[in-house]
Amino acid sequence: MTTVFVGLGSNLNNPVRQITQACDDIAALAHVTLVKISSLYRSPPMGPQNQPEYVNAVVEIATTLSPETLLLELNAIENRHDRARGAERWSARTLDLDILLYGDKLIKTENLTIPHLGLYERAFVLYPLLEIAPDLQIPGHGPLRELAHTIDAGGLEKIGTFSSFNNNGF
Ligand code: ROI
Repeated sequence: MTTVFVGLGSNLNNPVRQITQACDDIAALAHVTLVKISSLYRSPPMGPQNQPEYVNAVVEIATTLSPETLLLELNAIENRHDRARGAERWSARTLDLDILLYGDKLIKTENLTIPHLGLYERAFVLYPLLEIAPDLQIPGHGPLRELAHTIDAGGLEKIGTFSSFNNNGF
């Protein structure tokens, strides 16, 4: 079993529902156990500003799937959420699922960069992760907590816990 953190983001078609449903979808994957879910956060769009605000969260899972297989499973969930691909870079999306960390592995292939680069620059990734894993060490980098000092929380706002939005009780 490997501990993996996955970032979730949505700014279309009822983002809160997209995120809570995606948590259920991840929990339902074979060979995956959902361990923790951060609060849901509202965050201003990074990149083009002519798009709605995002809802973001981070989950911790334990899995025996390889990084590549997990990525395929997460892409399949994105597709089931009507994720349009090939659209303009950094445009609005119904659901984005990113593998942030995969155990203590450093991976750089065509499809995967782990640790995810967003960890070093994106408040909507860093702070939800910090909420569920405050003592985390980022492989090849150092304590997550120290990164938090370098990244402004700018506009990120906790809007509620997963269970406050979801009545089927994780
Ligand atoms: N901005 C925010 N706030 N949250 C996201 O998940 C997000 N995802 C993206 C881009 C367009 C970079 N901006 C985002 O892919």
